[in-house]
Order: sequence, then C-alpha cells, then structure tokens
Amino acid sequence: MKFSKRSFYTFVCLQVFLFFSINLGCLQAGASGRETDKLALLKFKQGITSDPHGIFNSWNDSLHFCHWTGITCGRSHQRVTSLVLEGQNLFGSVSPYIGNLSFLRLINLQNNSLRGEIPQQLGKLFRLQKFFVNNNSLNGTIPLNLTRCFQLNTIYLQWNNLAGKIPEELGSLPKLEKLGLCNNHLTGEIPPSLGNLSSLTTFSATFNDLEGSIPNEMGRLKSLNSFAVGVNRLSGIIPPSLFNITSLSSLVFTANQLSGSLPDNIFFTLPNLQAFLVGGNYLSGPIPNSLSNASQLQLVDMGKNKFVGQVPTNLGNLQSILQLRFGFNNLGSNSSNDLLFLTSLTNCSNLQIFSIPRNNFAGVLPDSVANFSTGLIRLYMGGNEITGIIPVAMENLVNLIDLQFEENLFTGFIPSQFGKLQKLQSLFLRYNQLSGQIPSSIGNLTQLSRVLMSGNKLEGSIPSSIRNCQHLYAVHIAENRLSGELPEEVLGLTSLSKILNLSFNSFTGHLPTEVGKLKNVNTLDISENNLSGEIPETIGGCLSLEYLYMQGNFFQGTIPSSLASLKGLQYLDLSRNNLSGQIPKDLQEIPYLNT
Ligand SMILES: *[C@@H]1O[C@H](CO)[C@@H](O)[C@H](O)[C@H]1NC(C)=O
Ligand SMILES: *[C@@H]1O[C@H](CO)[C@@H](O)[C@H](O)[C@H]1NC(C)=O
Ligand SMILES: *[C@@H]1O[C@H](CO)[C@@H](O)[C@H](O)[C@H]1NC(C)=O
Ligand SMILES: *[C@@H]1O[C@H](CO)[C@@H](O)[C@H](O)[C@H]1NC(C)=O
Ligand SMILES: *[C@@H]1O[C@H](CO)[C@@H](O)[C@H](O)[C@H]1NC(C)=O
Ligand SMILES: *[C@@H]1O[C@H](CO)[C@@H](O)[C@H](O)[C@H]1NC(C)=O
Ligand SMILES: *[C@@H]1O[C@H](CO)[C@@H](O)[C@H](O)[C@H]1NC(C)=O
Ligand SMILES: *[C@@H]1O[C@H](CO)[C@@H](O)[C@H](O)[C@H]1NC(C)=O
Ligand SMILES: *[C@@H]1O[C@H](CO)[C@@H](O)[C@H](O)[C@H]1NC(C)=O
Ligand SMILES: *[C@@H]1O[C@H](CO)[C@@H](O)[C@H](O)[C@H]1NC(C)=O
Ligand SMILES: *[C@@H]1O[C@H](CO)[C@@H](O)[C@H](O)[C@H]1NC(C)=O
Ligand SMILES: *[C@H]1O[C@@H](CO)[C@H](O)[C@@H](O)[C@@H]1NC(C)=O
Repeated sequence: MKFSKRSFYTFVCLQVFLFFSINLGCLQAGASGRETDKLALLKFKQGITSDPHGIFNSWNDSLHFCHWTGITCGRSHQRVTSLVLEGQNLFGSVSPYIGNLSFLRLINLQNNSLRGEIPQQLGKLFRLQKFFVNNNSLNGTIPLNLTRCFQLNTIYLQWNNLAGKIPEELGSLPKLEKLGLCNNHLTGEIPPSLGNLSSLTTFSATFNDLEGSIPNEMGRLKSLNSFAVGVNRLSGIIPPSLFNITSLSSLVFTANQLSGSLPDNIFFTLPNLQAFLVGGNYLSGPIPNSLSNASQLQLVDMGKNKFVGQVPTNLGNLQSILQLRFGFNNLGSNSSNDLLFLTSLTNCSNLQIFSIPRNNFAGVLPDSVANFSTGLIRLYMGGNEITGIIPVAMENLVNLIDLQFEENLFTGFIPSQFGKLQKLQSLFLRYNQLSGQIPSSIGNLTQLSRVLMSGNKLEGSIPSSIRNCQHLYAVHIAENRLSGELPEEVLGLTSLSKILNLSFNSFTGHLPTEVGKLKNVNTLDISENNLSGEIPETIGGCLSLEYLYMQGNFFQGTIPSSLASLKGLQYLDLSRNNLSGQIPKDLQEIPYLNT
C-alpha cells in the first residue's frame, strides 16, 4: 500500500484521533466517572446533619470510596453499585447528587430520620433495581421521574409523610414486583394503569387518604400475592376480578367505604389465600359459602359490615384458621339454628380468636363450644340473644384471656370451674340473667383486670378471695342482688384505677375505712344501696377520685372534710342520705356537687 503524504497524515490523524478518543473515552468512563461518584457521595454525606453511629468516619480520603461504610462498587469499573445505610438514625436530607451515581442498582436508606423531598434526579438512575427509603420522614410527592428507572423491581416508600397522588406512570415499570406505599398521606385514586404491572406481587397502600373505587384492572395482576389497601376512603365494590388471582395470599380492605355483596363462589379460586380482611366497610349480603374453599385461610375479618344470613356450617374445613371475626353485622336470624355453625369450628385446632358480637344470633350456646381449640385466647359473643347456661365444660379452654358474653340471655350460675381459667384477664358477663353467687374461685384468676357483671341477678356477697386479683382495674357489679357488708377486700384492691361500681345492690352496714386504700381509682360508685353510718375520713385517701357517687343510701353524720382535699374531684353526689352539718367550703368548688 502506497500512501500519499496527505493520506498518510489523514491516516495518522485518524489513528491518533481514534487512539486518543478511545483512551479519552476510557478515561472519562473510568477516572472521571469515579470522580463523579466520589463527589456525589461527599455531597450525600453533606446532606446528612446527624450521624450518631459515626458511620461517615470511614468516608475519608485515606480510604477509597469503594471501601466506605455502606458502599459497594463493581469489581472492575469501581463505580458505586449500592448504597446501604439502613437503621443508622441518620438525620438530614437526600442530596440530588445521588442521581449522578449512575451505576447504582440498590439504594437502601430505610429506617432513618431523613426529611425533605425525594430528589427528582433519581430518574437518571436507569440501572436502579431496588429503592428502599421506607421508615423516614420524607415529604413532598412521589417523584414522577422515579418512573423513568425502568429496571425498578422494588419501591419501598411506606412510613413517610408523602402526599399527592400515586403517579399513573408507575404502571409503566415492567419489572416492578413490590410497591410499598402504606402509612403516608397519599390522595386521589388508585391509577388503573397499575393493572399493567404484570410482575407485581405486593401492593401495599394501607393508611393513606386514597378515594374512589378500586380499579377493575387490578384483576390483571396475575402474579399478585398481597393486595392491601386498608384504612383509606375507598368506595364502590371490591372488583370480582381480584378474586380470580389464584396466587393471592392476602387481601386487605379493612376500614374503607366499600359496599356491595360478595358473590357466593368467589373463594373457589383462592387456594393460597391466608388473610381476608374486610372489616369496617359497608359490605352486605351473606357470607359466601365458598369461604371454606380457601383452605389456607388464617385470618378472616368480616366484622363491622352489613352481612346478613347464617354463617356457613362448613368452616371446620379451615384447618389453619387463627382468627375468625364476624362481629357487628346482622348475622343470624334470632332463631334457635343460628349457632349450629359453632360445632364445625371444633375442627379448627389452631383457632385463637373467635368473635361474633353484636349480631342477631339466638339459640342455646352449644356445649361444643367447650371443644374449641384449647389454644383459644379470645371469645367474643356479646350483644346477641343467646340463651341457655354457660357451659361448665368451657373450663377446658384454659388459655382464654378474654371471655365476653355480655348482653345476652344467659341464665344459670357462673361456673365455679372457671377458676381453672388462670389466664383470664377480662370476664364480661354484664346484662344477662345470671343468678346465684359469684364463685369464690374468682380468687384463682390472678390475672383478671376487668370484671363486668352488672345487670344480672347475682346474690350473696363478693367473695373475699377477690383480694388475690391484684391486677383488677375495673369492676362493675352494679344492678344485682348483692347483700351483706361491703367486703374490706374489695376496697383494699389498690390496683383498681378505673372504676369500682357496686351501685343498685342491697349492701348494708358501714363503708369500711379501707376505702382509703383505693388511691388510684377514678370512679367510685356505691350509690343506691342500704349503706349507713358515717362516711369515714379515710376516703380522703382516694387521691385519684374524679367521680364519687354515694347517693341513695343511709349515710349519716357530717360530710368528711378530707373530701375537700381531693383536687381532681369533678362530680360528687351525696344526695338522698341522712347527712347533716355544713358543706366544707372547698367542696363548693366541685363542678358538679349534689348534696
Ligand atoms: C479513615 O477511616 C478509616 C476507617 O474508618 C480510619 O481507620 C482512619 O483513621 C480514617 N482516617 C482519618 C484521617 O480520619
Ligand atoms: C430501626 O433503626 C433503629 C436504630 O435507628 C434500630 O434500633 C431498630 O432496630 C431498627 N428497626 C428495624 C425494624 O430495623
Ligand atoms: C417501620 O415502622 C413500622 C412502624 O413503626 C415498624 O413496624 C417496622 O418494623 C419498621 N420497619 C423498618 C424496616 O424499620
Ligand atoms: C418538607 O419538609 C421540609 C423540612 O423537613 C420543609 O422545609 C418543606 O417545606 C416540606 N415540604 C413540603 C412539601 O411539605
Ligand atoms: C425529570 O424528567 C424529565 C423528563 O421527564 C426531565 O426533563 C427532567 O430533567 C428530570 N428532572 C430531573 C431533576 O432529573
Ligand atoms: C396501561 O394501562 C392503561 C390503563 O389501564 C392503558 O390505557 C394502557 O394502554 C396501558 N399501557 C400499557 C403499556 O400496557
Ligand atoms: C374469572 O375467571 C374465569 C375463568 O377464567 C372467567 O370466566 C371469569 O370471567 C373471571 N371473572 C372475572 C370477574 O374476571
Ligand atoms: C369447595 O369445598 C367443598 C367442600 O366444602 C367441595 O365440595 C367443593 O368441591 C369445593 N369447590 C371447589 C371449586 O373447590
Ligand atoms: C374437619 O377437618 C377435616 C380435615 O382435617 C375435614 O376432612 C373435615 O371435613 C372437617 N370436618 C368438619 C365438620 O368441618
Ligand atoms: C328475638 O326473638 C324474640 C322472640 O323469640 C323476641 O322477643 C325478641 O324481641 C327478638 N329480638 C330481636 C332483636 O329481634
Ligand atoms: C385454682 O387453681 C389451681 C391451680 O393453681 C387449680 O388446681 C384449682 O383447681 C383451681 N380451683 C378452682 C376452683 O378452679
Ligand atoms: C450531578 O449532580 C448535579 C446535582 O443534581 C450537579 O449539578 C452536577 O454538577 C453533578 N454532575 C457531576 C458530573 O458531578
């Protein structure tokens, strides 16, 4: 090959040019890119105003930035690929320079105290796959430019102060699998475009201010595992298309304004469903018979809706069920068949919480309730029309913590065998037709904190064994037929902090001086009994009293001056007694005083 001078120079020039351009390009992608990364990291550090764990101590010149705490670089190109500084209690804001870390694949800044807005410059991170800034105090809106990061697989923004709408453009992130938005202040509707996220497995937007209806398009999310939109202001129906997504393991619609009924067969297609939570909406119609086909269910909350009809009798198929909540609906028909479904539940050996209060369930409580799982810890059946006796065999349910049977039509005795329910904390039996005595085995229940037995036909006295119940803070045994003297042991229960209500009984004798031991009680009501004698001065020891009801007895003598020292007293009724003498001067300032 023969070169002319001219072509030679052209060749050399080209060569030289090519040579330099290659090397220059190389230098630019390398050294200057690394400088850009380093500068961006230093700017990021500058944005952090407090670093209590001193993690930025290693971010100094004597160490290559690839070795700084929280930084990972690519092995060959030495560019920053991940920034992980979670749970370090960092205060400050996220520098826009972070958008220059163009090799970033992972940002994890969750569980710090970062403020201010999420910078739009993030939109330049076209390699970004995972973005965790949950559990901070970030505000502003979800940056629209984030939707330009097409590799995004996970976006965790939950537990911040973000406002504004969910950007429609999020629907164009083809690889998005997890979108966490809960516990922010997001408004507007759920964009139908999210139905395009064919890889989405988790969508969580609970605790926001979202409104409008749930788009039908959500039914196209064929990989969806968890869909949670509880505690918003969503209305309309739950799109039936959602129930066609067989991969679903959790559906959470709690506390919205959703309405409509649930088609009877919708649970046929949900073999993996573990949680179905729709409590606190306006849903109506019957509980679908297919509920038991979702045989992996662990949590069912259909409470606080307008469901009607009978509860399906095949729920015994739900072998994994832990919690069943149907309270506050119009279930049952005030007929003797209403509770037949309970017997099938004896099959549910993991049941911990069973809740059906405030419905129309009537009929005798079947003895089979005693064969519920011994793991049962909470049993709520108040506010129905349930009849019959409280089954003695319930003594088997030795793990019960809450037993709430109030406002029914139970008759017979309180079983003394309940002394075996050693873990019991609340015993709600008020407003039934129970008779007989309060069993002295109540003293066995040392964890009891609330006893509600008002409005029955209980007689005799309060057993002195109650002194063993050292965690009691509220005792209501008003409107019964209790008689005899007020037991010192009750008045000596210093744990009582909320209320002791023994009104409308037939107690006689004096008010024991031990009353002064109730130094934590807020409300003492011994009105409408047959108590007599003088009111002891020790009552001034009830230092926390705000409400004192003693009217309708036969107290005599003078009003104790110690009452005037109770600074918090708001309400004092001493009327209809036989008291005499002057009203202590300071007492006259009590907001409500009736003598
Ligand atoms: C830089 O960080 C390293 C690692 O934490 C530390 O050992 C070194 O003392 C630091 N150097 C300076 C000058 O602070
Ligand atoms: C959150 O970070 C704090 C330190 O700031 C840590 O104590 C706590 O365990 C972290 N919480 C979680 C759930 O990681
Ligand atoms: C975020 O905060 C919630 C509520 O405080 C907490 O339950 C959760 O564990 C936190 N997560 C992280 C990763 O810190
Ligand atoms: C975000 O918080 C910062 C302080 O952390 C405040 O200056 C700014 O006004 C807030 N922005 C919005 C939109 O609330
Ligand atoms: C955000 O994206 C738009 C294009 O959609 C672009 O023009 C703009 O520069 C970006 N903003 C930042 C701060 O990166
Ligand atoms: C995304 O969803 C919207 C609304 O559902 C639709 O109009 C649009 O065509 C979809 N885009 C793509 C790329 O599938
Ligand atoms: C659910 O899927 C079935 C079978 O694929 C289909 O016939 C039905 O129309 C779907 N229902 C909804 C509400 O999408
Ligand atoms: C639903 O469960 C019942 C038994 O409770 C069973 O007979 C029926 O075949 C199941 N249906 C489907 C579609 O799985
Ligand atoms: C009890 O559970 C078994 C599965 O362990 C199931 O085959 C049976 O049908 C259930 N019985 C009732 C009454 O639900
Ligand atoms: C339930 O039925 C009984 C009669 O069987 C009736 O006295 C009662 O009022 C009914 N209660 C309700 C809430 O309908
Ligand atoms: C009281 O508790 C003991 C166990 O501490 C138990 O053996 C006893 O049966 C209980 N008494 C009653 C009356 O339930
Ligand atoms: C990248 O970050 C922006 C701020 O978002 C700066 O203005 C730029 O100067 C910076 N670019 C480089 C190369 O560091």
